[in-house]
Amino acid sequence: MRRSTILTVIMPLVLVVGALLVNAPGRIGAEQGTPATGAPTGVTVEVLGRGGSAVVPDRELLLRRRTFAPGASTAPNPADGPVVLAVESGSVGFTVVEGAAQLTRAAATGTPGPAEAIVAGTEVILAPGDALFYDEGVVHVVRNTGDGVAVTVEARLPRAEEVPPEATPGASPIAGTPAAGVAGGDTVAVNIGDNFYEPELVTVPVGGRVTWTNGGAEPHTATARDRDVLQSGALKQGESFTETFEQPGTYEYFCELHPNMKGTGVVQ
Ligand SMILES: [Cu+2]
Repeated sequence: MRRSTILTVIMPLVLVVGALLVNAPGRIGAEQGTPATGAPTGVTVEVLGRGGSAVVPDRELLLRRRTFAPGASTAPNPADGPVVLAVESGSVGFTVVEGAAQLTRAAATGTPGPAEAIVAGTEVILAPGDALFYDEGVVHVVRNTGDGVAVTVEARLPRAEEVPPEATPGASPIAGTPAAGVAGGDTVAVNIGDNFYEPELVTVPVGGRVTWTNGGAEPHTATARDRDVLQSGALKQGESFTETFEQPGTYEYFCELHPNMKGTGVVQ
């Protein structure tokens, strides 16, 4: 009995200390109401499909599924493009920290009902079939509010790459290029989110550059197995790192802080 008493005292302490660490300075700290169990590590991302469009050549259309373990939550982070998020299963809490979002509740007919505006500061609970639209820059938190796994499917339109100012005007970054992330110039941008790289695969010519920018709330690295090839060191939110690749090859890299984060660079 004594051991279980100790556990009931210690476990909440562990959770509180964890929450304090997770909400260290530098974060957007408007989400104090959410439980402390929100480690982003419980969120897995699966890219279902992607493609570039000549209509919006600086954007990449991305369809992805996110699976939230029980208790999992994202850190507050700004959307890197417009997003439609639909709940596939489970119970999902969505909080706008900064900005606004539109909610459509599931409709039996398959046609969503009228959109309701969601304003910052209130968590809405979403059920399967419910969907949200929120625009680039909207700071938000997504978390699993149920007992089981929660799954969302999201169509997103993030920036495919930062086209460098010296890029040749008129060069089409999309037409005829086989892989996502091929830039009009020789620099390709990779956005680092909390526990993923976007795009996961980039291709540059020999002598090309890749710039990683941490758009997540957590610190991340971009690190090749051979650290002489690529080692960004820990990038805080908003920080960037650029590497030039002179040798052709395929370089797999990962995050030293979250080894499940993996990306690939092809130099050809
Ligand atoms: Cu990381």
